[in-house]
Amino acid sequence: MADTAAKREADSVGGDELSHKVKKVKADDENGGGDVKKESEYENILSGFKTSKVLSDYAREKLMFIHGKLADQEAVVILEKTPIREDTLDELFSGSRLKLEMRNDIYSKYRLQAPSHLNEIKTTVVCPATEKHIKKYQSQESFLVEETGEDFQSITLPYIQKQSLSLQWVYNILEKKAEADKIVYEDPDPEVGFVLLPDLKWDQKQVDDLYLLAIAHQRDIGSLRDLTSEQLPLLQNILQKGKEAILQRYNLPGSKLRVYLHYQPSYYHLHVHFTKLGYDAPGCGVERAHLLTDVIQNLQSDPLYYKTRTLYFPLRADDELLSKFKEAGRL
Ligand code: G7M
Repeated sequence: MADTAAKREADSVGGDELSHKVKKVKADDENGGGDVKKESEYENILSGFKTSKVLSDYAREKLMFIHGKLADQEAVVILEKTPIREDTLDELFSGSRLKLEMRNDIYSKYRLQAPSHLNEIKTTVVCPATEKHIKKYQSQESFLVEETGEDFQSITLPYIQKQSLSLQWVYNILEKKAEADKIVYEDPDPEVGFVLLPDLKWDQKQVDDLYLLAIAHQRDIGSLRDLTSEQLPLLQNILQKGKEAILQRYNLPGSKLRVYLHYQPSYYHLHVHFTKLGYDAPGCGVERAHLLTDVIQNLQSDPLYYKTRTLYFPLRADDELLSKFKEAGRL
């Protein structure tokens, strides 16, 4: 269930639209304030949200995607219960109310009513949401596509040039217009530099599900397919300095990290995912994730590896790119 398409796509929200987390952040949060936090702490922008449809519901993951209207604009809201944290257990046990539901021999079952700050729901809002966003959060069957270098040129490239999601949120980060207070590390070099910051999906409350993104300053690299040996210095820099920054900030060595690129990505601007090994991050499966170390080695042995290789990736049943592959007789 956790691996269904909509959940995998939970990693891909935003665009040039309002896209922010409405969550209560502890006052001593080391990442400090920022406009999003101030705004969200004092007003409930969701009080007028009108639900149209539950797009996907993952009871086990305690995760729900909802389509609705927010002040007459189309919106998607993603609700996800936050994990129980070891460092809050004492407070959870001492500060909660327990309601007995049943007792039988040595077994008893309760409803524990935790203090509200230990019982939060991570809430992500995409507004205005495009038709593409709404579709992508709807549970859908997936199909594995086989894309040759020629398929990329004739089918995928024309499609993504017309259809891909806006990169405004990426440029906002690079230009420090958004999330500037969250930056963990930056190498400002225009050729090999990048910004490392928490992914939208990570609430930064525990390193168990650590998820950071390294976003390249260079703006003309769309995806894996654009990489040649020319970009090796950039990729090696991201790998080395990204790992160093994570060791310094989170005390997590490179041997505990999964560092990879998505193909297809949702956003066609070069970025690298850093997640904690052992955390089953959405989109980290073999059909979508390409380890950065492998990418580097492949480019070292063949500078045009990603121009010529056949690449495989999943597409959802309602994805227009899938229709393009079908129309071309490639599926
Ligand atoms: O699939 P792809 O490789 O394109 O992954 C894009 C990543 O960007 C996902 O892991 C998203 O969670 C993340 N992401 C998307 N948006 C819109 C934002 C954002 O506004 N801020 C941050 N920090 N991460 C984002």
